[in-house]
Amino acid sequence: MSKSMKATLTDLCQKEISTATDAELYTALLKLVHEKSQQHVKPVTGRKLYYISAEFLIGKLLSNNLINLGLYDDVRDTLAEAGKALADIEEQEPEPSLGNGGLGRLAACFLDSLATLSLPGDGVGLRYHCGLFHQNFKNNVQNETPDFWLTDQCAAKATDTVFPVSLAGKTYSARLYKLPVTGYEGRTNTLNLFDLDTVDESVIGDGISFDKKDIAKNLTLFLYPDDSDEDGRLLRIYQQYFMVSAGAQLILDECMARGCNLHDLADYAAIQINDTHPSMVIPELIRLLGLHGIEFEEAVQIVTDTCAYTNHTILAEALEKWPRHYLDTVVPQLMPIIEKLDAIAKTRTDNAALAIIDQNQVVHMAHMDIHFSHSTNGVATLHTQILKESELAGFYQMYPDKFNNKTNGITFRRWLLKCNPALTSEIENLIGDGFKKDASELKKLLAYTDDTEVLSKIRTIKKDNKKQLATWLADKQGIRLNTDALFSIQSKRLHEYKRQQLNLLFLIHEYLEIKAGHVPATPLVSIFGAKAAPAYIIAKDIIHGLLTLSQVISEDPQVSRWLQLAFVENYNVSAAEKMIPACDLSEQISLASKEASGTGNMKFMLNGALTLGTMDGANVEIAEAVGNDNIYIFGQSSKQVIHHYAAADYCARDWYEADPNLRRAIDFLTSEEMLKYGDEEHLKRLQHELINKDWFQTLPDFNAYVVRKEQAMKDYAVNPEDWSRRTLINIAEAGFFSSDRTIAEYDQDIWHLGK
Ligand code: KOT
Repeated sequence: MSKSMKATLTDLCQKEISTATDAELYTALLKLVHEKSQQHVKPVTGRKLYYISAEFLIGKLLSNNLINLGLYDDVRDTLAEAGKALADIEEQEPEPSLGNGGLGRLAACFLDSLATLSLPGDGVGLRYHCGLFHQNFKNNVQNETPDFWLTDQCAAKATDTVFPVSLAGKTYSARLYKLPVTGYEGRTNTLNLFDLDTVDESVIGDGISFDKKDIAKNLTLFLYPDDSDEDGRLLRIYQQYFMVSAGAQLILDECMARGCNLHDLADYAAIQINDTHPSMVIPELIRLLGLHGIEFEEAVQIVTDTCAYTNHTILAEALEKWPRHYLDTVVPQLMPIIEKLDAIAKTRTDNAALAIIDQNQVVHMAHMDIHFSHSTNGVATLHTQILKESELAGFYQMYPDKFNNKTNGITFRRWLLKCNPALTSEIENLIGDGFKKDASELKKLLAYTDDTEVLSKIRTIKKDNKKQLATWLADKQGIRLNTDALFSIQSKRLHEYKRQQLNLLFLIHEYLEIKAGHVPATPLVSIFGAKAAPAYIIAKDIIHGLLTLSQVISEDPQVSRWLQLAFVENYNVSAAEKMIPACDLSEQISLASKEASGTGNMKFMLNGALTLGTMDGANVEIAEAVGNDNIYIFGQSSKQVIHHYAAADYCARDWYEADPNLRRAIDFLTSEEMLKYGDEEHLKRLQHELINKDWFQTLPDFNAYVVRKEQAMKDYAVNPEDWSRRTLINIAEAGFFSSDRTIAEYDQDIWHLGK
């Protein structure tokens, strides 16, 4: 242990470490991180990436920064010597939840990998005053409260840089805040976040409501406010344009400062458009280049060469299209440009389905991206294939060379080194530490699949992680978990296509089987973490169903010996870091074709869970990597699903009526037992939805799901050593899913960044 760390921290606190408070130590560590990270700032030569995204779900940063700067062990040990715990100091840090889920977390992983690979790549986004709402449960119902996360100590520091942005004819000032992003033994890049000085948190009323019309006060108050009414949708356009206009001005300024004459912008900048939320950057850049004297046609070419677009979903309701009068109101300066782009697109094709402005005067943001950027990518092999063959087939025929796949990845620094230190050090003992920079080295673990000592160690680590999760949940929510049970976890946003309701039906089935005297092969602890969008009624009904069932079970000792259902309140990045290392069975049960990739699936795999999943998104690639013996696959294929959608021949009621087990589970939703703790309106609506609509075809996959899950439970109970062996194979094959690999591919195929 270095003396100098002790001296450094003492200096920074201006007192003995042992007498400093956790708050003082937190401040000291922030300073330390800031100073060290500045030493890794490097000048940019050649092309620099700007990753524009409405979301960066960065999570807490302190420990990750310490890991990436190589200070973690020293700091932890120095603190411990003075009787302080780094974990307690971490509690001082507010959690930045500046994203909804996968798309935002991916952006955060990408920033980590860019910096780790020493590539020049900055993020551009918004400094929301409140991140994703805080979730709490009352009467088995989700409630939302604002998540004020900004403090004076926030690492995103205000700068003097301000850009004018015109919204609905009025000019606002976008102030730049800079958050350093340091890679693992890499460089320091920047996350640039824009905000308006006049935003006023006191306008927030009951819960998370506020006056959506007062733009000066509310523009950046919330991450994606509720878009269920017109004002909400308009506010989203205000936010998006504010972000891209300020971002585009920043990009041009930085490039000019490096000597770019704007005709050669594409040699200085690569812009990645993270789904369609930042799509207005295309017409905005054309507009700004025009102000700099560049002719329209040339500006279009420059922007096309600079920009690339990533698609993250095929769900129709998530594909942004705006009635043109919205854009006429908020960004009148862009409409003439969008019209011209639309006219160019119409000269290239007479397929009306590919228009930017359709016959109903609706503006299709993704269409603008595809016509006027040089690359369109999906986020997993299957997703890209579906884009090419169905969703965007017309575009693919028109621009085959623009389409490419970039299978998502996750940063191993956060999702292994940080969240699972015990497993990390065991891996290091076995294969050295090369895997931290080159994840493909994890394959060296395959040499140990028959080493019973190693397998037993892996089992002990998992058991310890389960105990830690149990302790945390006991403190937080007063739940006692049986750590001898198999831990199955489904944690992700609550959405019908992700099918938490399928898991719910399984748990009801299991409950009823136990009541009937058929106990399972192993006790099961089923854990959920999920937030439902505040206006998404059925999603909230599913949460209600799960929470109610959880109470039914916990009040029944006969059942709860065998089955427990725990719902983690306010699931976020920090909760994920505790849950994922403790998981035995990873639930990835979306309706095939609907989950573009998934990234939770990769995190669980890396931490030694086996996947129970459909052939959807990146599950397909996980199955390919580990082989069928080391994963539990079930359910309809994406081809079958796409076929049923096209034929519109799916009838939920037929399935309900044909299968007594399924009917029994669905009927139970409104049973006396459930109504004892649950709300009739919620439960009836959920039941009705399942029998009469079931948009995401839960019912046809029910039996296959029950069979596969019961098989997994049996395997876990009967042969723990073989389970650990398969666990190790999953870890060993997880290297492909490092975001370092993903970023290297983006760089090689799309960005061609300088150093
Ligand atoms: C949300 C609104 C509009 C368009 C896209 C989205 C979106 C997609 N939000 N999150 N996603 C997820 O992105 C992840 C990262 O690529 C994927 O792994 C996941 O499957 C998407 O659902």
